[in-house]
Amino acid sequence: MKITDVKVLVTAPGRNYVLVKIETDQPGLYGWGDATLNGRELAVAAALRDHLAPLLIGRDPGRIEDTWQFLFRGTYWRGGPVLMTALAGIDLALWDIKGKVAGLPVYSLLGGATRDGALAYRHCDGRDAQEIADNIRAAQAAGFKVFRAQMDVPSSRAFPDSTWMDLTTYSQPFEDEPYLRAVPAMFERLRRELGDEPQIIHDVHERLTPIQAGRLAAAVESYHPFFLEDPIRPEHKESMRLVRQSSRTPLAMGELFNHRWECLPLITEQLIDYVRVDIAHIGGISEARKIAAIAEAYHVQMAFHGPPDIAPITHAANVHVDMAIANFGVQESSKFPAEVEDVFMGAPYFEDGYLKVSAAPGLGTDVDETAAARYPYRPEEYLPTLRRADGSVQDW
Ligand code: KDG
Ligand code: MG
Repeated sequence: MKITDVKVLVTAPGRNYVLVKIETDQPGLYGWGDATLNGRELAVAAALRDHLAPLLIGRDPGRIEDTWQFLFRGTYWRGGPVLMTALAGIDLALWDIKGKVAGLPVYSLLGGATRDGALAYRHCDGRDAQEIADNIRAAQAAGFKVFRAQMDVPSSRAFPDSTWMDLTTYSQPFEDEPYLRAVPAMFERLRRELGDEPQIIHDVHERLTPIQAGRLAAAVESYHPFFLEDPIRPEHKESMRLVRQSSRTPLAMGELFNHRWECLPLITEQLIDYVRVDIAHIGGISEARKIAAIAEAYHVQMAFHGPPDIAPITHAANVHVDMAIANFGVQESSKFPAEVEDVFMGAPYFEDGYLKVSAAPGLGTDVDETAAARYPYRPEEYLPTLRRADGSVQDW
């Protein structure tokens, strides 16, 4: 069997997505992958179209690991979010094809289901603790058991005004001290309102220094968060030792990592409890299962990134891996813009607290290309930049 074409499709049903379709010489046999990198979509699309797609024509789509090694190790320049997202798009499409050839869902190819569904968490963000509590109650009524709580605090906006923004004119404020006071107060209020049962996550988004992160982890410990996510910036992993020593609050990190070596010190020193890598940004399922295997040896669990800025194809890949691995922790779930359903079919579905995928062959997802063409790329979709009160740039 041979790869005959690699198509790259950029579509914006509600927000921008980069999709990869790998076609084969077998009639009707193709695979879909997701290669979306929020705010840098066209860089990935160009890497795929101009550099990687030509290398794939004529190759055997069944040789996934060899293709991965060829593209990662064989081409000298390696790693980084653009290339690892492009590689993920290819890897997902190849796993999709392999499943279709075998007539099996990808979780079956990965060793078979170890659970009935992936425990899911829902974003219950609000402008203040009261709104978050209301959102958590609504999510509980819908069946969720784990919740993420983010809120606006004085001088620190949690939410942009809209998904679409002009970065040349738009930035959000962030001040660390008001934020550090507000988060423990938010947890205190949520526990008072909701009791001990709801499992609550808070995402710091890498905005704190190590000592500030340690202070926050200690301040929220008595409210037993499910985990504190990405408390520090991603570059200097050793800083996590300081955060770890400060408390027994469970810690999660990794959505900005691009491969297993970035996770390694955090796992082997047991500095985190959950690995948050994004399957769309680490080269796909092939890398995810290796990271999960390393983490399993150190009693660290997987909590794959699942925001709405990666396509439902990656969300499906998340759940296929979650279903198969032994050290699954929790799965972030997202509400997608309504238009997404015009374009994507077969996304994971939610049932009583758990995300599930069907037993359809491959990843079980498909794309309506005619519908996708109705949603052209939106150049104005960018993440906001954060700035301090003195006008200086703050880590996102
Ligand atoms: O593109 C950035 C988002 O994916 C990120 O802000 C979402 O941190 C995030 C999360 O945990 O979902
Ligand atoms: Mg996050």
